[in-house]
Amino acid sequence: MTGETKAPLVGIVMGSRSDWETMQHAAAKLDALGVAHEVRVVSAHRTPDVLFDYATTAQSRGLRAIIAGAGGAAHLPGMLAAKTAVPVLGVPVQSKALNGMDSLLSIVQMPAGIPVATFAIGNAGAANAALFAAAMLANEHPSIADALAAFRARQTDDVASNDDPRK
Ligand code: RP5
Repeated sequence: MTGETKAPLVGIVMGSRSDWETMQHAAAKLDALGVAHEVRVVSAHRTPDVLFDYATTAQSRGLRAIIAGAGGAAHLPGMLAAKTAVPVLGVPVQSKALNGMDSLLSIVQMPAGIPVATFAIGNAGAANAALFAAAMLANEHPSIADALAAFRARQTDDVASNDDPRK
């Protein structure tokens, strides 16, 4: 089952199709946990009207978290957060010029008043944003809570059963 088959609880958005290489790691985690989600390209500077529409309809469409990935002058997460009360989880995409430091600082340094929860640069950030969104949803969705607990138990077992790095 993929997350697209039920009404989405999480929106994954990104500034460009080129961000998918990173953001696919968020989608994969949500798929694995059975969290219904949608995926869209929404650019703050190339399609600003689409961004406003996405943000202003997010809550009424049932979205409970938005994972937003962008690179460079990465204003997508902050602009979304400015236009919706749905929590925004920002993923700094690793840029070519500055290795994602530009993305990270653009997303994390929000002035007080409009928060964006900011994750690590790149694939780890995308995966952790999805895990965080699942944790936010877990209180109200027992099946997500169970999937998250099972994922963490498997992860622990994997480390414990492969604890000799020479093998
Ligand atoms: C940002 O510019 C996107 O989030 C992307 O990370 C970056 C480069 O976009 P492309 O030139 O690859 O479309 O808006």
